[in-house]
Amino acid sequence: MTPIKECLINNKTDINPIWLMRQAGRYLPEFREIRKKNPNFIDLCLNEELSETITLQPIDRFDFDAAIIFSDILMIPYGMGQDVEFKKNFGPKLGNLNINNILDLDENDFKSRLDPIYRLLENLKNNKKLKNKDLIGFVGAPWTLLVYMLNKLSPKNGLSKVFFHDKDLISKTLKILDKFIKIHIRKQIESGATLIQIFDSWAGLVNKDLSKYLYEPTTSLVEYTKSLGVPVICFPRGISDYNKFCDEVRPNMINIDYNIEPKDLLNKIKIPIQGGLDPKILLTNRENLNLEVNKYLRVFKDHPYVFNLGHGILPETKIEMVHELIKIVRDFT
Ligand code: 1CP
Repeated sequence: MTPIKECLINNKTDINPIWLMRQAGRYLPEFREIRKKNPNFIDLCLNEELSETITLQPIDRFDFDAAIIFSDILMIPYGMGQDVEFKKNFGPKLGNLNINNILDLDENDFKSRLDPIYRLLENLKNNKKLKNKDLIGFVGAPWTLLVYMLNKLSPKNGLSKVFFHDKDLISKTLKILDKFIKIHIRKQIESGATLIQIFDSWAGLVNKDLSKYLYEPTTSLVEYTKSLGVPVICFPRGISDYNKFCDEVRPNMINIDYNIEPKDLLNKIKIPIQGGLDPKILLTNRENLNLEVNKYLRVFKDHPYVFNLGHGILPETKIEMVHELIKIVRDFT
């Protein structure tokens, strides 16, 4: 059994597997090299040879306990026929959402648009480098995808005023997202994903009707993934009550963000926990890193805990600091 599954399924507390969100990405010089030659990000995600190389880059360098496929949560809106573009130094930019086209969309068209992702998983699943490691597939949660699809830009600077007005469009979009996200989960599992992570990066923007926007749509995906025999990790970034989220949604593991004081969760959350460390700590120094990493390892000493960050690793992170982080985690007793 893989180290992560030992935590997740056997509730082992004496090991701390480690992988990092966005480990296949911009802090790696070898990724930047490939990226420079491939200015179209969507095309890069649809290039299964290069995506395989990028997925394995952090494994070659750091021997993490899991590989997460190189892809993006916005491949789902792309598969549903919405234009998606990544502008340099700007972020994602989506085209207009035509809900009627999406309601008419044939399942097979969606699957064939995303087929390179499934081939990527097929190619990786028997790779010797991933022996005794998990191969993580992922999706964006319905809420976070809804935000990008309706807002059309990153909600970094807030949501456009009209966002909450069209309740009918919101309900229709959430419903159709449930269908296509499930297809994407099933296809990833059939192609070799051994774990699924649901990224709800903008969960913290919801301050009312949490059941409608977060709990219910995510529970539907969690139950579906479990029914396929694969464990599921949720990352509802920025929510104020992780305990309630776990009670409602019941994932196999919860990834916490860095605004949560880890000791406040002990004795409350009964399921395995992942993550938490502020990625900015990796930009400081070794001494501080040691201090902060040990805080998490000590608090979760007797709790099944997978080491990870409280959000994606930052592009300016130095490689030496990642090596140091791994050493601290692996040497901890
Ligand atoms: O070179 C570049 O400019 C591309 C940067 C990049 C990369 C490396 C983007 C654009 N996406 C990715 C890969 C990616 N995205 C992965 C696979 C690699 C890995 O994790 O190792 C994953 C899991 C994601 C997930 C993702 N994409 C999320 C959820 C996690 C999170 O960080 O909150 C989100 C919100 C996105 C959207 C997205 N894609 C890319 C950017 C710059 C963004 C965020 C835009 C924003 O701020 O709103």
